[in-house]
Amino acid sequence: TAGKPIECMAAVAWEAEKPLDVTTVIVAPPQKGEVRIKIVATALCHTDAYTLDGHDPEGLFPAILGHEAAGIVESVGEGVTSVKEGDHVIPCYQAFCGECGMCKSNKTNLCGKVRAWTGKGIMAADSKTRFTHKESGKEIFHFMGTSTFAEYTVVHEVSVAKISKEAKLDKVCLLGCGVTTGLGAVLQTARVEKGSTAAVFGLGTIGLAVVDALRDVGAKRIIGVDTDPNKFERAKEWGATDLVNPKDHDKPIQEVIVEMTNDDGIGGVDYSFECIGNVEVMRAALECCHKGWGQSVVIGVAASGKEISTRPFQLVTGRVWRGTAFGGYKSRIDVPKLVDRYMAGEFRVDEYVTHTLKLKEINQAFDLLHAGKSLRCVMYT
Ligand code: NAD
Ligand code: AHE
Ligand code: ZN
Ligand code: ZN
Repeated sequence: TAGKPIECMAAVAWEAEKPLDVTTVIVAPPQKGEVRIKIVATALCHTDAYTLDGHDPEGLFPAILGHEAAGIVESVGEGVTSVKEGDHVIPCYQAFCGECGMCKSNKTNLCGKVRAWTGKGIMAADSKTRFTHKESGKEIFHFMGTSTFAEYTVVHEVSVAKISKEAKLDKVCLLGCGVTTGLGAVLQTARVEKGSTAAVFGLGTIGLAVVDALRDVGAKRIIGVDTDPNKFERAKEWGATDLVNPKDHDKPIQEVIVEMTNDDGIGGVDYSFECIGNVEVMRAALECCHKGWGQSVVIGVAASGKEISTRPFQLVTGRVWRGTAFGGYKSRIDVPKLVDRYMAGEFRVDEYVTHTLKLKEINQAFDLLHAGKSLRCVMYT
């Protein structure tokens, strides 16, 4: 199949707020610096639903969504040296070229090489897409540089992490986004110290992965917050020491948390993590932090047009507000290491897979996520 177009099945998002269309697309051969991947397993992350719901300012239609997957290299384009046919890989929405100013800096994991093109749903070599709808001949945009809701996809070489062939692709696909992001927020972005106190807002996959890492570093208090009490049992199992439902309180949740942590007469947690994408909750997450040093990490992705606010006095008095993308990990370097660490049993991955489906049943996965019934639904091609 190398060098030739491939006809295969993909789930196309024709427009916002409409179910995906499982249909036949033509996937062009990889061009210079590109890799064509046979997707083996792909999961649904809340960000895919957010984009399909029309909340992403960069959202383009028609597009093939999906960014949490694992697969096998089918063929490579000219000049590609880091992977070859048959390699097991995880497509990464955060690229790592190793050469740009950002890749060379140890202060960020963002890469500047292809981001402008991925934001426009096209490939850098010729500013075109590699997907065409068979029936209508319409061109279909890429999404996040990954487009994993398809049997085959084309991505930039700088977005491909080569991983161990021993790893189960239907599990390590979760390291393509959710689990990696939650772990990295704690271990890489905030660098939480042993004995810290923390609050985690939103106990879906991202929030639970945050809890997992907090427990691992020896946080002494892990306060899980969710409006859905069905999320509490797992969070406890993962290591949350306290569980709070904002609906059970008639005062702002930040006040509740400050009171819960008031051993020193000041109150507030050392670290907080927003894993929802709600700007009101982001404010609460900042304001439940300890005066003088508390840090709040924004992980959730908020809808287009939303803005965060707080009294600047919150920052003047020492609280720090920051965010993280992909948990601060440099994708092509760190993802293979995370896969190895997962296989060594260092953190949970399998436990987030609450449902499995076939890719062609993908609309059911969106329903499960919206109903709060699933953590991760893994779909097989
Ligand atoms: P999810 O839907 O599985 O989990 C969200 C949780 O938040 C649910 O348990 C829900 O009940 C809870 N929740 C909703 N509203 C709430 C509220 N007002 N107060 C308390 N809890 C509330 O989603 P997920 O896949 O875990 O993703 C979480 C967020 O992280 C999304 O915004 C997603 O887009 C974002 N995300 C960001 C990155 C990144 O790199 N920054 C990576 C992955 C996901
Ligand atoms: N495109 C949106 C924002 C979406 C967003 O923030 N995405 C996160 C990853 S979410 C994964 O589930 C991210 O990494 N952002 C950094 C980047 O380079 O995209 C917008 O607001 O335009
Ligand atoms: Zn994601
Ligand atoms: Zn780079």
